[in-house]
Amino acid sequence: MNPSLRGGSIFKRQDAQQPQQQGGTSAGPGDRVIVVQVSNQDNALAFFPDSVQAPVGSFVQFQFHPNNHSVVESTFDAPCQPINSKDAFFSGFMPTSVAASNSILAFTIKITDDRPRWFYCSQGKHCQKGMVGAINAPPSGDQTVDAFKALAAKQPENTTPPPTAAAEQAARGLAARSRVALAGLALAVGSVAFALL
Ligand SMILES: [Cu+2]
Repeated sequence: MNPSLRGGSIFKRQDAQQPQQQGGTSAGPGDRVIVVQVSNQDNALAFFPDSVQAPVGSFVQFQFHPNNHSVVESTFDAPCQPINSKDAFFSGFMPTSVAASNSILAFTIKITDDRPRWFYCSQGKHCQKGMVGAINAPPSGDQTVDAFKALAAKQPENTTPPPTAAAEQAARGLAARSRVALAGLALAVGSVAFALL
């Protein structure tokens, strides 16, 4: 029997489809985009969900709700301080007063390896109040997202990186700010993501 005719082959072929821009840094049709909401309609100081698993080659897109939050990469050990790394992601502050009916500010990063990435909001004391999260965190052990959150609550300071950090990172193609439609997200990402605001 031809192996390609066995059950599941159709899905495997779809999974194997390559993005239109191979090796590029823009999300396109067929790319996997994992959405993290930054706060919510109730102004909760949290990310939803606060822990995601994002495979290599996928994108994580942060969508910003009012009033003014940021996403800053940190280490596990220092939850409310920016990580010292050229590959670090930092959205800059994303002020938005009203949740637009059909579009939302977004910050999208490309996942290029499967190491855990830790992040927080650098506004006020949001980090200490639980506005932290993780990408590819271990589900158990010492370094879970819950352990990270508990450590964040004890931090004396919450630090915002210099604005230049976001620009440098965008210039390197690792991340970008955009405005995306809430409905039909996949199409919107393909057409407008990585257009700098
Ligand atoms: Cu915040």
